[in-house]
Amino acid sequence: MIVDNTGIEQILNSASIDKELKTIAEKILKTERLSFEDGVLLFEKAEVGYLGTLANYVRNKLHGEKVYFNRNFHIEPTNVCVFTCNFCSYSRKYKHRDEGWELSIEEMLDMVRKYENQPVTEVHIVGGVHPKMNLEFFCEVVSKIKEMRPDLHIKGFTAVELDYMFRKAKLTTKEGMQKLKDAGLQSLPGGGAEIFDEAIRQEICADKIDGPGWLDIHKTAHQLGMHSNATMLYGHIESYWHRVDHMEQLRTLQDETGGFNCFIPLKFRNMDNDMSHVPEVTMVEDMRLYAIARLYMDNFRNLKAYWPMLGRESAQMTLQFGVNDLDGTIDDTTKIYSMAGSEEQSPSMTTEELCDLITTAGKTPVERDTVYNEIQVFETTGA
Ligand code: V47
Ligand code: SF4
Repeated sequence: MIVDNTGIEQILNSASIDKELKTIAEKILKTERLSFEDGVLLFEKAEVGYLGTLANYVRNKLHGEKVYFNRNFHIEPTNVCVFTCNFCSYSRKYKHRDEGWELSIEEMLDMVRKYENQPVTEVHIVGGVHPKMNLEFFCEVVSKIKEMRPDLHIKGFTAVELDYMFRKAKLTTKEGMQKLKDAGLQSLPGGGAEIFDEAIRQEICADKIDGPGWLDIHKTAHQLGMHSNATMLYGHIESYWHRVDHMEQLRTLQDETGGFNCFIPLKFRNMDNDMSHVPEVTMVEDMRLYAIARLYMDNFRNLKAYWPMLGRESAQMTLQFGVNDLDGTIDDTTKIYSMAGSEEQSPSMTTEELCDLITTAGKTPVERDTVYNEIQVFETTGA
């Protein structure tokens, strides 16, 4: 595919653009990998217009004008959690479990039944880490969902949940993962990654799995032939260096296994949590971050914006900054972001609304399955 590179040529010919930024633009034009220092430099110096031009170029080279979405629904088994992440507005301690929820297997199956005649292709299972919901319980959940809807792809459990389940069951990661895979689990969502740097983790989520542990769980899943996603919680107390370090560790594992489907930057929201004093970053900073992720993560084909957390308008804007995938479609009543202050208090959009959002940004909506096979290309009605 021939992709218009006039924007990059203008950058290279501009008298007002910094020499180092021009060198990075040249690397992008030649499809050369950016170094760690390039990543930090982009965060420190690059303005939003420059980043949008480069990120759009890379995005268009990979995907043309296509923007993917997936018809999925969430099951959140519980918000009771043994951990104490300071940014979390959603969890409740076990002793206060009467303020939260704990779904039985039957209640979860009822949720699946609700989608019986709907063309959903994926169920995303994610929640708090409940001390009484163990590996055996979740193997039963997964196998019963699979029995009821063999066509549904089951994406479930963050590395945080898995680490706890496997340790309690006294199994190695490989043994525990194999059990869930045998029950019907097909891929892992990307949650729990936050920022890998240990000093930052000590400040924001000291008691859960550390960075190497998170990476090891995903590596094991990849080695067993499963795919997974990767996230980064940004815009709190981390520095630019920490962001690049996080992306570098993911890029290295992706070189090794190729098992990540997509990268999902998650914007820190500050309502009703122990980090409410930390201001949220601006929309310009959001766009800069998405663009830098697109440029730095050269072995991740897909960059996803999760609109229930970013807000619809910002999510739409990310499509000009490297994003090729929007998540959160049908009847998505997930609570993790609405409880943390996202403007999307009821984060649900119909497929038609989502397609409109994509077409009004001048892009083409494409329904995909979990592993990015195309299901249906929707007519573009105009920009
Ligand atoms: O790990 C928690 C984040 C994640 C807040 O893989 C917060 O397809 C912002 O990972 N502000 C869980 N973020 C959700 C998640 C996810 C979502 C959508 C799709 C996929 C996927 C994965 O939510 C947590 C944490 O990083 N989170 N609290 C907050 N206050
Ligand atoms: Fe528990 Fe996840 Fe909330 Fe941390 S972010 S307290 S692990 S539910």
